[in-house]
Amino acid sequence: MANKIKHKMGTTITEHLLLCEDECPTATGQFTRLLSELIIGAKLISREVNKAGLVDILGLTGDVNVQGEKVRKLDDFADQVFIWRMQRSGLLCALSSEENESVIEVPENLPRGNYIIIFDPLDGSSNIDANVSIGTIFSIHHSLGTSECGSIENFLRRGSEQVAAGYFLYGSSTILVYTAGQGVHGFTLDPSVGEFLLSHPNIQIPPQGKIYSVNESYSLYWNEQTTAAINYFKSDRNHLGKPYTSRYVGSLVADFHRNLLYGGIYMYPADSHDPRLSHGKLRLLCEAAPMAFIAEQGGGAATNGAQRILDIKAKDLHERTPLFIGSRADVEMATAIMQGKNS
Ligand code: AHM
Ligand code: MG
Repeated sequence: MANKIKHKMGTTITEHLLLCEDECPTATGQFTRLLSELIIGAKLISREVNKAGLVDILGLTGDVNVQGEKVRKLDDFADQVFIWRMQRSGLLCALSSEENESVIEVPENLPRGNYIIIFDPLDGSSNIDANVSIGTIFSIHHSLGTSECGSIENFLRRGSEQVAAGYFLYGSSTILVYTAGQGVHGFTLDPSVGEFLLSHPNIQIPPQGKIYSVNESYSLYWNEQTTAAINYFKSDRNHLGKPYTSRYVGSLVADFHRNLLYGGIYMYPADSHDPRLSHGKLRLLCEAAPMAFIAEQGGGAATNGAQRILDIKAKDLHERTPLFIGSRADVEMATAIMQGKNS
């Protein structure tokens, strides 16, 4: 399907979605509307992010979220914007946010739809106050049924069941990258017209990269296999015959986006020291699974060091997972080393 659609640079996101609908007989227009709602939310967040420093939106709210992390004002703003828009869209059955402990229901008096969405409203938010790139990640599924709307089972799904996934990157420009299973497409917000324009059609991650991204300061707490996998990229035994370049922003969206375009591997392994990180830090449903869907659609791969991320069935709304994601050959090599099959 990806090859049938003609992607013209500069096409607006709305034109692109309508074109995709024409090519896909089962498309009902509901997905186009859902993405349009997400885009309005992202534009509002982008506007606030760009004002940060000028208005009182930096810093902490004084609250602590379900993950035990301090909530920043922009985190809170982004969460509220998406919840408000999504609940009123008439397209969702229920939703879930990284910032909220339980499933968020659509109030009885509002219309419901057939989708569920899981999102991280502002990923990498510890970077906000220093003007470093941050992002919003979303994962969309069909609801299991209307009676299942608010049930936890509706959300404890395999990544392979996703209908669509994507992210907004609030960086030097604001970018939307999404997949609905027909390739990966990137759009850049043109602030002069207020539209996302197609800038990166059919993104394909290079099969093998030159960049590795990991928070190396935790190396003391990695197990032997993790150390061996990461040492491979730092050695001259790899395809380059010299060490990969290290790049780590500390914002998953920014690190992933760079590697998607340039090739490479992002790793957030398990930590044997901190019990909270014994399964890694990143959340399976709102971070790893959507990024894995994008990576695979772009020709890349994603594993937890043993298993394909998209095959993992979540057991908990806020379940964490180790993540190895990026260029296919790099992820396969890291996974093989983690499994003791290569070193
Ligand atoms: P967040 O969703 O609370 O912002 O946490 C996730 C972020 C990722 O964006 C990033 O890759 C990672 O945490 C960085 O963690 P660390 O500072 O441990 O390297
Ligand atoms: Mg996050």
